Amino acid sequence: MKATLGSRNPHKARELERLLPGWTIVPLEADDWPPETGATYLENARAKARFTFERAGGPALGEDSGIEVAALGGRPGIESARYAPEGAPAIAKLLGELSGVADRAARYVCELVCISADGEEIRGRGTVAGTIAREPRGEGGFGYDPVFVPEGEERTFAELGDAWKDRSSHRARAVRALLAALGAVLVFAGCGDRDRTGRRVLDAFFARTPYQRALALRFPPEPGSVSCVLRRNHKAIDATCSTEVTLLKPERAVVTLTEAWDHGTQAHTWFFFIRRDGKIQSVTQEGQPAPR
Ligand code: ITT
Repeated sequence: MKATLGSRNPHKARELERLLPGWTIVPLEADDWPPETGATYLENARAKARFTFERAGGPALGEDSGIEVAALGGRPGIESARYAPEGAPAIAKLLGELSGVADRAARYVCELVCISADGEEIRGRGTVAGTIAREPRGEGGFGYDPVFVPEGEERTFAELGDAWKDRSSHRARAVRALLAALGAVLVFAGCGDRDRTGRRVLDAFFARTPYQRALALRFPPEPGSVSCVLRRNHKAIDATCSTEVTLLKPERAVVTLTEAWDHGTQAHTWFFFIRRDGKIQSVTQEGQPAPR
């Protein structure tokens, strides 16, 4: 899985590659980046993703982030990269502004936008709360990390290092939100493959065993609903049979089959948890006993 990242910041590329195992993150090479004029992180992240999509096609990623300091009214915020040259000068300016200020509350914010191969936009946002230390500490991370102490910790991001950031940073949280929004399709089969992946899961599901092939005669072989007739106690009942597929995690999908009758007041639903290799991991159901 390859995605082009619309960023000139090599630290972001490295963090995102670790946060998205199995992906190759290729930073876009360009010398005519549009200026960052958005009023929000989302607008800026979207502009970077769209610029990248136009140049490289999808999947394209755009990321915008910043640090918001409560005592400074949320500054530098989306201006974090332009507040002062990154690293020691930006930190010195921040500590100078906060000199003698007791309220050290701050948070990092990250907004991620992915544009799929077919132009669909998927987003994820992550924040992490903390405080600004009185002096810089630690060697890891980048930017404001030597002075940012996340809530519940005493060490700075730069002291806590990559492993901590990979679990709990604003970027890690934004990636998790993005993947949740995608139903993990990006990991499962590549950004933009939502429909094709669902289709593939269903094709494999309905082809698998004689029982599943029989289900295919009753339930739609793709997401949707059809009229069907159920037999209950030797009586024919008009019903609706519907199929849904949800992609959960890299390794799991759920096929949901529902029979509804009596104007939808009665229903049986089966949830088939499918592993990536197509095997059914478990079946749970509402209503009647699970199918054998
Ligand atoms: P691109 O716009 O090319 O992606 P950039 O570094 O200019 O690169 P932003 O406009 O999103 O990116 O600015 C984000 C700034 O916020 C970044 O330069 C850092 O100063 C700060 N920042 C964001 N995430 C950070 C992190 O995880 N650790 C330290 N500083 C961070």
